[in-house]
Amino acid sequence: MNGPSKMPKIIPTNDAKLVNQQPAISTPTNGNPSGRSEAPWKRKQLEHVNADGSLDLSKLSMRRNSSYGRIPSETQEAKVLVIYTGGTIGMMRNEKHALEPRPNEFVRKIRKYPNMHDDVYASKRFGETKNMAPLVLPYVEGQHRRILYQITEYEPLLDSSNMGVSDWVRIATNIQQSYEFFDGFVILHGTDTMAYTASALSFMFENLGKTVIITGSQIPIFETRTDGKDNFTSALILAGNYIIPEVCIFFNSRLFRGNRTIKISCESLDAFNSPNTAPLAKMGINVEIDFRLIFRSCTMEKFMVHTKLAENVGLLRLFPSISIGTVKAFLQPPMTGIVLQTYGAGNFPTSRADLIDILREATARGVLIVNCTQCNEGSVCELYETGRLLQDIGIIPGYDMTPEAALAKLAYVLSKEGWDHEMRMLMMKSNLRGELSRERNPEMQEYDLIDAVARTLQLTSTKELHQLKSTLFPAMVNSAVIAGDVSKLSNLKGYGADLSVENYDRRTALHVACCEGNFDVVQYLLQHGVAVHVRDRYDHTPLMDAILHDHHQIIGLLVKCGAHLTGSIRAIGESLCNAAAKNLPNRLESYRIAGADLSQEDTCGRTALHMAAMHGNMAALRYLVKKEVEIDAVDYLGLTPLDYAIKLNTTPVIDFLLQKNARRGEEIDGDTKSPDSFES
Ligand code: ASN
Repeated sequence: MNGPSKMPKIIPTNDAKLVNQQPAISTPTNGNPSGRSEAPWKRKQLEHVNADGSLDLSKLSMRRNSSYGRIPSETQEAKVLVIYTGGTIGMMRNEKHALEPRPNEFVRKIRKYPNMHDDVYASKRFGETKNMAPLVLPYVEGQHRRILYQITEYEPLLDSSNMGVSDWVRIATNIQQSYEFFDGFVILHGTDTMAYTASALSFMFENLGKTVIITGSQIPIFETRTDGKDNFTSALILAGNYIIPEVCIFFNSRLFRGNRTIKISCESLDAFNSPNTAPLAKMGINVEIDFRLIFRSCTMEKFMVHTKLAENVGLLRLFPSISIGTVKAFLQPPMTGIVLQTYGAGNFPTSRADLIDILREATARGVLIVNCTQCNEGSVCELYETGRLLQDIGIIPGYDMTPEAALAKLAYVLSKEGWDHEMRMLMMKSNLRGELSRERNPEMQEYDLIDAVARTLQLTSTKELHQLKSTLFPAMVNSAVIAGDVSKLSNLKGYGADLSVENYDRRTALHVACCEGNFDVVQYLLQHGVAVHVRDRYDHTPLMDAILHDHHQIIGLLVKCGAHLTGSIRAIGESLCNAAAKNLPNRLESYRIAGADLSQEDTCGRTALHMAAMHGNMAALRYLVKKEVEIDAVDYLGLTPLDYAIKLNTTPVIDFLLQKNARRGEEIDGDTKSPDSFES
């Protein structure tokens, strides 16, 4: 894998080429996550702030995805990062009435649009800093979260015809750097090459767990008649409220899987379609999401970005009487991968022995050639001898992949260093990101169980059966989770149950499993694509449920799969203080495994160690000292944990902390005994 493996040291605002007209959502004022000024007597240096005042993400640990702004919000909010790359959506007319992108205008203008930005909410939320704060989407009836969005404008703004691999890498890298700070991502992009970008990003993003939506428009957003406003607003609503862990394209009321999409019109507002897969969602009066269609990564890995793509790949479209010279020239080295666009269901002129010989030579040299149809709809299959022949000479069937997806997939597969030729052939035939369908949809297999109930209730129509399934399956899945019965879960899946479904409290089977604490069940659900980032009605992620039930092994597993703590860092500080006040070292350990900084302060600047000292809780105190928290942390009253212990006269705590301080003094003088020795 070629993606950067380390946490980046900078956030997008520090990208020299980015033009930001707003502070990063995750960048609180003065580097102080609470957004207020630092207590003057506070001795501690903010270790996550660089000398130049920028944030060092590698040191933030739990100080991620923090809330920001003057006051914590009472409303549930979602944070969406918008990357504005260019395209018609943001263009304006010049004196000659021609459309052109205008740098640094987009955010300024959007801020003045009452249906794109709620100034009243922004004033309450951010006070006098509101003009520098993120934009706020006005309240949307029926949606549970308020969308706060930050627009990052690229420089230069591009017509999408001018975009290429380096632009995809830039977008992918920016999303990777911001991944834990935002709930979802929207990319504003020109329509001309949108399907190529969507296809490429879908492969570059490995183990994607959050929603990424690319959108644009046929008419600029600032014109009176525009499709841009609806496309942009809908993309924000979907990205902030729903976990659809795919790279999607939103256009003209429909959300498509990006790598299934083609541009079908340069005039109509209905510019995109995905002929071989139904839309993932439709925005009518209501938002209708087809959760069963969503492609879910079933790996147990964290989100990664693969930034290296093979460049010597191309599209070769057959036409009657194509010359041997053209094909020969096209297949010459350094070409390593070709999408061959054939007729109908993958047919090639069998009468052209000259061409067949050249193709055979190329596959023998190791060039990957994928057979895709020139038709927009349908799949390459072995129906005709003219198609079967290509497989015989080592050409890979591309099934129903779009040419854009096949090309992007070739660029991805050919750049995977750990894969040999056989593996690459296999991967090209496999469904990696929902880009192709090979088998019959398993959904329509036997429904014995449902059938039996349906017969008893005399339900016959497809709609009735659908309703029955959506009522029965979630209850059955939950009872299997509570019973810790993985084989029952697997049977239910076989019967067509959707393991990712959310209940009325927006809780999933994974939330329940994380409370119950059965490791195998949690692992099974994760392996079958249930999202780690879903937040329920009470803003709890599955990770938070596992923490509150102290299932350490499960917390570790969730973190391995990319789960992270969310919400305000002061709230985490408060939870740690609570755990210490209740003398719960186990809970403190849960937070630590989840990525919390055990020295995190609460709203009064107190740490868990202050609370443990204040309450005389030796178990929590020992645990915290063993984990090397800041022993001399000073709260907003200027007091250390030892000061509290002295004021409250908690003798064992005083003895322990004094002994610890004395030992530290000895260590400084050359004694290097481990802190564990305090345990005895
Ligand atoms: N030429 C424009 C682009 O692709 C078309 C559009 O955005 N509608 O950037």
